[in-house]
Amino acid sequence: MKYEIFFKKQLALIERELRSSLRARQTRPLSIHRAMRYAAFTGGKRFRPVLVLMACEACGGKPQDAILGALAIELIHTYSLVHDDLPALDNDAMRRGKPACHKKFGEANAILAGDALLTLAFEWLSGIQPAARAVRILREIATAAGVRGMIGGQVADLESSDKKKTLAEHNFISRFKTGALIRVSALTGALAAGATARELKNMIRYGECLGLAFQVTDDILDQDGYCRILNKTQAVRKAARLITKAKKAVEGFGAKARPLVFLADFLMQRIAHE
Ligand code: GRG
Repeated sequence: MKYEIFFKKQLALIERELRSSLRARQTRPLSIHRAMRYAAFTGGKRFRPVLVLMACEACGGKPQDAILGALAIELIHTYSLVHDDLPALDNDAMRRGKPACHKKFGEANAILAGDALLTLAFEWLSGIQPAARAVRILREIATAAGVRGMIGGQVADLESSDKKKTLAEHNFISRFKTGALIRVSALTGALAAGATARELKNMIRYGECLGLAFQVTDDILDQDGYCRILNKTQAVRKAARLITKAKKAVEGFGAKARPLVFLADFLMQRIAHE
């Protein structure tokens, strides 16, 4: 079954909540809200917020328990792509087949829209109840998005962009740059459901394996990153191994983890015809 069909209900909820939350921001100055909405609604897969909701469900929670965390992580992901496309970083004119945010709204507005998306994410997270849960989730997400997570990985990637990286270096960069936000998506869902220590441990393991698998499969699709040092068969094997480990980590959740198994298999399906 296709991803969009399997997660139809969750994707509809994410779209509806994100649209209504960002619509409420139609205050002045209109230009920055327009740039933020443009970046947020240009056809992303919503992989991370779907993962938050599914991790929450696997731990016995309801979508409403995890929706703020899911939306906040999608805002952070969106900001990272807006900034990543800027001339000072990847200098990409297009994102998801459409003009990148800075091409449509100018560089200054794209920088500010990214900043606004990032800070808005934390404003939303502060609304999680009970407050102690909000503080824990805020801390985990701030760490994953920051210098000990996505930003740290991005810097390590930039600093080694001119040299041929070893497999260990690729793993380090991917764990931080891409993996940290995926790992914390699984963790946020579990925390939002009030998971036990054992459930949290298994969900973290799932998120770590899924996060690395995400980067390996992305590189297979783009013929980049891992594919510069691994041949196609080696890269596919690495992805398959990680996906098997991810699925094993959530075995104990039983039928409630079926969507998490589907998410892991979805990554493998993406490269099936490569
Ligand atoms: C703070 C100046 C400044 C820049 C931040 C941190 C950063 C720039 C960039 C790193 C983010 C990045 C590009 C990570 C790569 C992760 C990746 C494979 C993203 C694509 O994710 P998908 O496929 O995207 O989920 P969609 O389009 O589906 O949302």
